[in-house]
Amino acid sequence: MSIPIRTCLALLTVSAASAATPDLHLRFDSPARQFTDSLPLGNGRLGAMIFGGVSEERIVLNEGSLWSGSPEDSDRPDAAQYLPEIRRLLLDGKNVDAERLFVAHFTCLGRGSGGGHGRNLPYGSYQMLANLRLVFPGGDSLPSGYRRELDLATAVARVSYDLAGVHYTREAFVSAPGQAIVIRFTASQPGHISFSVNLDREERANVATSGAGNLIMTGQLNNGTGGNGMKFAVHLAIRSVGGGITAEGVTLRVNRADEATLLVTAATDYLGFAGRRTPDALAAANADLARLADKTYPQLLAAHLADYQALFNRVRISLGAAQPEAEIKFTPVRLTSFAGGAPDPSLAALYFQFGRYLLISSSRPGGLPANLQGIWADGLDTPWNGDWHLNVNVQMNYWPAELANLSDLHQPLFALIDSLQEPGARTAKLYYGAGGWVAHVITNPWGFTAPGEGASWGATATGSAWLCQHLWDHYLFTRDDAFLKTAWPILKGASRFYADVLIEEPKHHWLVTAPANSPENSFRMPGGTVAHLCMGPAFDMQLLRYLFGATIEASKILGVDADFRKELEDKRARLAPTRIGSDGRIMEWLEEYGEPEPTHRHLSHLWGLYPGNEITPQRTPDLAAAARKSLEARGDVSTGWSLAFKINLWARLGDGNRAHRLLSLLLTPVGTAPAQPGVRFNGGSYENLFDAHPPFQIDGNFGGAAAIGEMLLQSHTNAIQLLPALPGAWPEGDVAGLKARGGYEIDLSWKDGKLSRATLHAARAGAASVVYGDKHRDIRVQAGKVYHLNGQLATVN
Ligand code: FUC
Repeated sequence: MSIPIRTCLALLTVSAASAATPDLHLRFDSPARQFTDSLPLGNGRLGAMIFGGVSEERIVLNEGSLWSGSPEDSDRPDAAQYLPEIRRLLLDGKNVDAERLFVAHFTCLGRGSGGGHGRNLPYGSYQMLANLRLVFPGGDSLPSGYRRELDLATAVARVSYDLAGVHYTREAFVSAPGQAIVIRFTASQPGHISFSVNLDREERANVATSGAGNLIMTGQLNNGTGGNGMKFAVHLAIRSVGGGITAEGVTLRVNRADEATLLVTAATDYLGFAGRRTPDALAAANADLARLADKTYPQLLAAHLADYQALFNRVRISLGAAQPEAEIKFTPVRLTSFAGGAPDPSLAALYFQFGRYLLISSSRPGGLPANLQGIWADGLDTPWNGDWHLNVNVQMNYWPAELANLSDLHQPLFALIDSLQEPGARTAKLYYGAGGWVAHVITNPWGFTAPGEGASWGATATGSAWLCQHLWDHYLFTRDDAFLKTAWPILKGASRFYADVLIEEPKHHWLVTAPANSPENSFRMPGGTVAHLCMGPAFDMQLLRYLFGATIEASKILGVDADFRKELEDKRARLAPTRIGSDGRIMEWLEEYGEPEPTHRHLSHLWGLYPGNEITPQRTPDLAAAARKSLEARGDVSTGWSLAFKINLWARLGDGNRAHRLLSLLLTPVGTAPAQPGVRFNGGSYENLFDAHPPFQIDGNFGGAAAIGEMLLQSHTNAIQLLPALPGAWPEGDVAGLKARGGYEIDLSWKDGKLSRATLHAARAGAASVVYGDKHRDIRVQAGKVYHLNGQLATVN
């Protein structure tokens, strides 16, 4: 087969990019057996999962806005009437009675998320788009030299093998500039590309052929009220060189071609806060395809690489000498041996970059934020509806965004936050009689802001406070005053709500939230009954200290709302403080309740250590010591995202070795870590490095990537801390392009566990305070200048 010259040039660009960086491949020697072994590709909106089957291939297609359900009135009109009584019962220590009243009158109207099964309810569910199925001839023969890999340097998945003397290659990527899934089939001899292709979906879809070599799927999901909801369309086109294409019903057949390329476009008619603004899904999918009409495969690939690498190449990382290619093992083998204690620092580097890859692939400006599964779902009943959980999960998805130099990909989350103001203002009024806006624990593309359907988890009303941390943090990292101006009404509205709802508790006269939960955790009342509903959990109080602090600062910077600032300053000073209990741990609740599940997965009361900043070993050593005790008591083993949370917490405590030990638990093949008594979930990773709650939940991937960054660089105090939690397992390394608050870009190299060089790229003029171990250096920096420091923090050239 002759490869067009432009293809050769494009491939050369690909290998040049990979040669400069340490190994960035997920590698397999067999096809995927299940979704969670397959290779995820995406452009923030369209997703594809490559299984790599030889005789039969199923590629799972996704579209990030494809949700069933529809806008719903989920606010109880009379809820506020019950608030005083719920509060009175809590103030009287009658939490169980308060909880009963909450269940009867203060949960959402309707069935909410349906216990995580909301597909046919108005809440809805994110779901897969379609299966793209391929059948190849010669099905029974066994191939040799089978390889399946995902190259993070190029965001291209490749499957290759030899069969009957012919070498076959499939290459796939999802292009953001082209808004299409592109899959190319080549063989070492002409006339050897033959396969059949069709599209299917378990329900609510029709497939038809269109012209020569095109398939169109259209459908409409359930709106949850007995009607039709969101419409969607998929358009698949085959381009082949040589041979022919025939159609049999809705199956297309490529016969004896020299090469073939599939182009898949897709759209929904979602008109919500950030989706594609089109009333006609099919017209949008057709238009996307039409735009590619005169593009060759090399042009499509080159545009994809230029777009992807502009984001991906911002950070380089190496956590040890690069291994020679021949010695790099297949990813599942690496997972097993790393979990077994074998050193593999480049697996951590790969995992960090995989997290960045996943964010680039699942979150692009103009689209919806990465959901519980990013954009990758197989089937229709996606776990927990594949929604946005606001009591840790969606925030964790964005933990690496700033630090890992993908600040612009934070935008979809900001669009979600923006969209919650209007429904959230209604919820604030109808439940609490309060101003401002609020979001509780779960939300969907339909603007759900009411409490959840259960009191044990759905009463948490600080989802919106935690979301707002992302606005403020984005500002701290970028110092973008124009952004702060647009964020101001959102911060103000969120603070307005909490300032309105705080009540005084009788013992210490602190201001507290009520009703509340320490997310999803339970406690034992003095009589022994188990309850969930409480007042002023440490989580809420830490969040509100942070939110009020950010709003106060923002109002000063913008020179606005001095009266409101004063109100927040007064109320902030009266919030219940973070306290240490009689056993030396951080108190999770206002009282020292008994704990039915001491190893609970949520680490809510340690929010102030990470991602907050009120607990630090330097400024609050007693609280930091208490946080360490709390972490010890929670134990190590937990769900995937909980492991990722703990790694960040240990990194903030400066304990790199403990953080690394937990990283090896996160990178343990799911289900193989020894179970621990009393621990309900045993998380880890799937073969494709997807995080296992279990089931697959992408937050742990993002949380884990953020944690690796936090081990190398922290900036949550006023200082830039270099290598604050470097584990012994990474004695040498290099990282370039991490971001620190204040607008800095930082490069670091170290040897024998010691910093050898640090470079600060200052985006703006100011004072940088740099800390390494017990060394400290203040530098006046100028905008656009670069500063090189040695391990003593002295300036070098
Ligand atoms: C939170 C967690 C669960 C799960 C769910 C999606 O509610 O407590 O473990 O991750 O989100």
